[in-house]
Amino acid sequence: MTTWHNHLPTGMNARDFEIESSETLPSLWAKVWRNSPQRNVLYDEDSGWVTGGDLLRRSELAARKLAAAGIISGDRVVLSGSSSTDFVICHVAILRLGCVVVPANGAYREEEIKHVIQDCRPSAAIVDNSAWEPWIKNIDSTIIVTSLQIPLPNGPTIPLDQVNSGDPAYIGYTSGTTGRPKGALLSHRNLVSSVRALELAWRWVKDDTLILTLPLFHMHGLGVGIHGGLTVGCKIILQKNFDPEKVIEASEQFKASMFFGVPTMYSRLVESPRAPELKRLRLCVSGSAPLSADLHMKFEEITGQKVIERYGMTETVMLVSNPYDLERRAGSVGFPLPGVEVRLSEELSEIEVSGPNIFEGYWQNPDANSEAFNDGWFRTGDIGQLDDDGYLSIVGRAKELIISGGYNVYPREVEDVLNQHPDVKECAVVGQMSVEWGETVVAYIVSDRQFDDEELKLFAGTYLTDFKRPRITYGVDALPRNALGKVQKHRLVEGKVTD
Ligand code: MCA
Ligand code: AMP
Repeated sequence: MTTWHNHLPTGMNARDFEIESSETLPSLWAKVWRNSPQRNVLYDEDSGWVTGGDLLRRSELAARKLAAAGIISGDRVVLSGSSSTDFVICHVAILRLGCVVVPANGAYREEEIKHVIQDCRPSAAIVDNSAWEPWIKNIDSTIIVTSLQIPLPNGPTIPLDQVNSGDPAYIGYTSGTTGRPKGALLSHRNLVSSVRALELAWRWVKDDTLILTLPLFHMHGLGVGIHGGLTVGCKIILQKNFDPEKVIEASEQFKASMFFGVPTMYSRLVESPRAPELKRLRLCVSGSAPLSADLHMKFEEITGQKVIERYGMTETVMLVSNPYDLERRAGSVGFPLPGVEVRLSEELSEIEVSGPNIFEGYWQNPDANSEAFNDGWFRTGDIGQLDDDGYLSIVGRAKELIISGGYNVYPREVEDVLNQHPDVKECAVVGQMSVEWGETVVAYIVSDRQFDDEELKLFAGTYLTDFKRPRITYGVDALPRNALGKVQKHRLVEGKVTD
């Protein structure tokens, strides 16, 4: 499906724009900052503005500290913290040193972070959660610092920005169909090509100001918001937590032009009496979960903004987007982005994709890699439908996945935890429709006694990050199974076993 020319500005020829580049993220950024060292780039409430010159200098100092501690090019470095300019400086430093950044959710419980560490074997972990220190400490020889200021001794000058575009840059943990997340490894080439496509498709320029309240430990906040913003050289306003009023205030205070969010954020924004003020933005983008056509239209009625819905994955960065100039169709994710090719598999209509943005493979996981590709095309696990105009809609999932508020929850991971409860005989975890969250995690339990919602939520919370905990527990006599004994989750609806 080659409809990506629909993203081009009128009069522009596809040959006029390079999606593929031999550049790396830090080399592109360093160029931008050297050209305009005085220009404000990043803002957070605690630290104020950071300029291009500050970013160059402070990322170099941080990289030198890491190098002096023995970290070398190619090493993995885990990075976790709330959104701040310090977080971004650490991220830039890791990449400038040629290391691979492994972002991690700061709310991970012991088993979750231990799994990441044991799987990717990082040389260092820079985290702002000191509770993690004892959990990480005894694994290999990982150096752990519990402050984004990197409290390590200064180091001598070292060469920076030496990596090549094919070198690894990022490992994002995702897709735990087997119960445990896998590390998706992306190169600079993958990350740069996606950012280039977005720059073109969304007319993203240095005069833009982006309000970014998404967490920076996922592809949406980091790979789209931060990488895109730093590459085009626009201003980025970071906010630690999503608060509709603060977003609206920032749109006024900073004369902002762009906002990126997940559907839950849009559903909260429309509830604000000040939502009409968002009309001053140039562009609102939604992704990570389906944006209902209702919400799309309600947001437009209130704010005048026609949201661009787009579709992406950790493994692929961004794949498909509604067009900037043509119709932004509610309920559809649009056309393949420049450089991306999309096809639907014959049997299932599973969306399969190829392009320079597609990841290099799962970290040290040959079995997962052979399953993930079909003849060189990456299998997304999402079911698609194309309309006559070439717009793609996501109509289902071939993979077991719940998306709650833009966070992915793998039922198997939650079931493995619930099965550890002595009174749970059997369980099935599914997503239940929710206006606010898209889907809510709920558990169906077979037990000799009754559970209230709080009990299993609390139990699961000992092992799992907050958003993975089941919000509702339903007791059932038995789980519905097919002749082969496989649980038929589609028959578990609103607390009942249906026919
Ligand atoms: C918070 N809670 C959640 C979620 N977030 N529960 C279920 N699902 C969630 N997503 C819990 C809290 O722990 C708390 O639990 C309760 O819900 C209420 O919290 P609240 O303060 O209302 O939530 P919040 O802190 O305001 O967070 C809502 C949020 C957040 C801002 C929508 O979930 C968020 O930032 N989501 C974005 C995730 C994201 O960036 N995904 C991108 C993945 P309790 O009441 O028990 O204390 S990358 C990706 O998907 C690909 C690449 C792509 O296409 O983008
Ligand atoms: P992740 O593994 O966190 O990268 O999540 C990727 C998954 O999020 C995709 O495979 C889709 O199932 C889902 N996703 C992302 N964007 C959208 C969207 N706009 N509409 C529906 N699902 C989406």
